[in-house]
Formats: sequence, structure tokens, C-alpha cells
Amino acid sequence: MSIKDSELILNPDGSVYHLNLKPENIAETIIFVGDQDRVEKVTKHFDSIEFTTQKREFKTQTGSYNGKRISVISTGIGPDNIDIVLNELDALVNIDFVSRQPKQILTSLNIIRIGTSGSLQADIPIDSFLVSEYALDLNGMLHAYQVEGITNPEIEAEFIKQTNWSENKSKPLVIGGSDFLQMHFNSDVIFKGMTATAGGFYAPQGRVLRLPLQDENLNSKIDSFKYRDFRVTNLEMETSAIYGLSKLMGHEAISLNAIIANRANGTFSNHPKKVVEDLITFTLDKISNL
Ligand code: R1P
Repeated sequence: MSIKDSELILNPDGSVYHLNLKPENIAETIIFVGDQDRVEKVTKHFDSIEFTTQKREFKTQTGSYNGKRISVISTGIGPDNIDIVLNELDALVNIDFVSRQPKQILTSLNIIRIGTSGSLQADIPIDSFLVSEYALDLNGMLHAYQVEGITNPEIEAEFIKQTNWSENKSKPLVIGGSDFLQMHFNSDVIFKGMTATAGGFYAPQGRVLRLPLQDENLNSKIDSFKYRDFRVTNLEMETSAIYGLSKLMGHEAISLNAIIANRANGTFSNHPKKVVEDLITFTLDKISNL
């Protein structure tokens, strides 16, 4: 059965609906950034660029770094955008656009997120790097898929208990990153942790401007959550969605975070651009021998 036009939407030039990409436009190693202006902060280091396109917040450049073909894609903000980006990238490599059927032999992409994030722990300072060994999903987009089997029910149950998580909110999920990429990116200069992913920036991350929170103590309960060696180290808006969909689709994914804020002591980096720039060069060096 072929996938209907309404389900896999292609543009008149044959490119996929939101990303504006054709299968030949992307490499098998893909860097995700949030901000479209950050794409060129990565590709300015490339030897050459073969392809550029942009639609909405999704900007893509493909080129080579030290001879390795890499694509850089901006995802914009949030798990809903990750749903679009991962599904369309997976379609580009694993669905035949002519027969509109999944391919017999599937391709596994290497996906590396270079993001910014706020630390929740005093001992993970601003201007440091953190790799997400695990992601804690507080958002819920993933519950539209069959997530049984890729999550960690024991840690989830303990998190729900310790935070008295509201039944009106989607059930938190804990998902590991790619073991293969974590081994490859292992380094003394990088903290390891469990990254919480929220589906919003303000109340979903415990920020109050004018509206009161559903649970004003939730952030401090998240900060002090402890189960075996697990604690929540940092908060951002994409990692769990990337980890969950990559696991379900068979891609390898890792999330690297430039820590630009520390919410435990209320500090913000004096030079956030430099921290991101340093994480970009660290990442490119590691990718060139992937
Ligand atoms: C919020 O300001 C955005 O910044 C963080 C969050 O995950 C969210 O996307 O990451 P990026 O700077 O990588 O987009």
C-alpha cells in the first residue's frame, strides 16, 4: 500500500513538505541547531557547501568538513518542530518517493544536536558542555507513538512519585541517547546528565511572569529528584523528542548542550555566543572521524 498524498506531502519540485529537501540534498550525518542563524555558524568551518535551502524556520546547508559530508538543519524551537523534522528526514532516507512505500533496506542517520540549555544543578556551571545520557520528556508529543519498549518505567515511576506529577499532564518518559554516539563523543571536558525537555519556555519550565503555575513547587522537586545515580541536570525543549523518535525510527542521536544559564544560582553566561562557538568546534572535530 502506498502512502497517500495527504500523509506524505511533497512539493511540486518533489521535495518534502516543510523541509523543502530532496533525498540527494542530505548527508547521513546531520547536525541539528535550534536557531536558523546558527546554521552558518557551523558551516562557516566547512571546506565547501554544496546545497542551501530554507522554508520557515527550517534552514538546511549540506557540505563537507575535513572531507566528511555533513548536513546542518535548524529545527526552530520545541518538540512539535522535532516531530516534523525527524519524520521528514526519515522519509527522505527510508521512503521511496516514487512508489511511496518504505524502502526494504533502511538507512540509520547520525543526528547530533548542538543546543543551548539551562543547568538545574549548582555543580554544572554556566559556560560548560553537557551530553544528555538520558532525556526526560515532560512534553507529551511522543505519546502519539507506540513508545512502549524505548522508555525506562522504573525511573519514570520514581520521578512521578517524587514530584507528585499531576495526572492532568502527560506521563513523563525517560529515553536514553545513542550508546554508539555517546562513546564517540566521550570527553573529560563534558558533563553527563539527564536533560528534561519541556514543551514550552515559561510555565512548562516553571517561569512566572503574570500567570501562576499549576504546581509552584515543581521546579524545586525536579531539581532535588534523585533515584540511584539519576538526577535532572538541565532543561531545554527538544532532546527527548529527538531521542524518542530516533529510537523508534532506528537513527542514532545525541544531544550536546552549551550551558548558558544556571537556574540553581540564577546566573547567565557573559558570553553565550562563545560557549556555543566552542561547542561547535568541539563537535565538528569529533564528527570528522565518525
Ligand atoms: C529557547 O530559548 C530555545 O533555546 C534552547 C531551547 O531548547 C529552545 O529551543 O535551545 P536552542 O538554543 O538550541 O534552540
